[in-house]
Amino acid sequence: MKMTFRWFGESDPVSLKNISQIPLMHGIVSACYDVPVGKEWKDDSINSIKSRANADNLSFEVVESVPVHEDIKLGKKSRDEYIQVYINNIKKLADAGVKVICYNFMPVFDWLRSNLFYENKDGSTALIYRESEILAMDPNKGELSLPGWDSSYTKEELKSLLGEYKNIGEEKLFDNLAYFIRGIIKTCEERSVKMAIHPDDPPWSVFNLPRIITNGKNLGRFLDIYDSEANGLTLCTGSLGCSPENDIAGMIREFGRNKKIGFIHARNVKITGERDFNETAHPSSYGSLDMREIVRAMRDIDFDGYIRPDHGRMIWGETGKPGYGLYDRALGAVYLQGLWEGLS
Ligand code: DNO
Repeated sequence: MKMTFRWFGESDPVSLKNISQIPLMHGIVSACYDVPVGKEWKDDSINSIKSRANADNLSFEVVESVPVHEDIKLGKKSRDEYIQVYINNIKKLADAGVKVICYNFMPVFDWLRSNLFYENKDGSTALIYRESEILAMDPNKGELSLPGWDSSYTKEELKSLLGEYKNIGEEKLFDNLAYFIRGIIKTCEERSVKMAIHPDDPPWSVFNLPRIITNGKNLGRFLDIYDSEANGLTLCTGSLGCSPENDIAGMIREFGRNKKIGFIHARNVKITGERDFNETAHPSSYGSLDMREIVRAMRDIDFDGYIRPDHGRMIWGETGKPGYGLYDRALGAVYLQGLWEGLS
């Protein structure tokens, strides 16, 4: 297991030095966040992330994310051009020593939360999801508060994009995903890069958009598109874990045994109602997930891929990007290492 930490680049208030001081930290997870979706990344920018990380004794072997252009998800004619750009980016990243690329195939939006600053009794703040509050937002009017989502669309663009998805159901989206995978996978095999799809978060349809990477059955179906270690998963415990029917440890055993898990996002969530959940501190007793059982499953499959603590709460007065402060994620990283060592 190689412990990593997400770093958002120069603008990230969390410094590489801070990250390197977390015990047992192997490397960072980063990306060229300033390049618009569908454009080529610059070698210089990639190499500068790498050399900055290396200077602080951290590796840069995992990218999160290389985003997938909407035309690919929509299956438009122009998708072939965007797939070519994607291939070029894979090659550049492989040349810089990147081993795993995390991406997702969620239409329009990435992860969704209703409140980024929910105040816990102890004064810490966390991200939470209340389905009724999300559904009360109207994306056509721009009434959204969505971290991690590319909000560079104008209201009109968003409206028209949502319109284009009216004809795309789950099956069509799945076909478009298969087309994308078949387009890029040979390059990944040749360059020893593992693609690691991130599950949909939350793992159900929101705003009537199809979502397909949601449960064990669908993960299996996805992997069957092309059977290769290059075509794998980012097993995100929190994204999948807010659906009570998802058995996370079971998924790790099932898919990890065949080396189909390149990357793990580890965090806990507390299911507070039907389709409602709070993000919590990492330890098992704070949420609905049995983190020890999850790490035990990783042990059972001799997980040798990358893992990162996922979202943390904001604690000790820290401010910054919700979910991505230093302190609580650092506690999470060390907690996970403790479980790992304890289960050895
Ligand atoms: C949220 C993240 C996601 C993830 C993408 C991967 O914190 O886990 O935004 O980076 O879905 O493409």
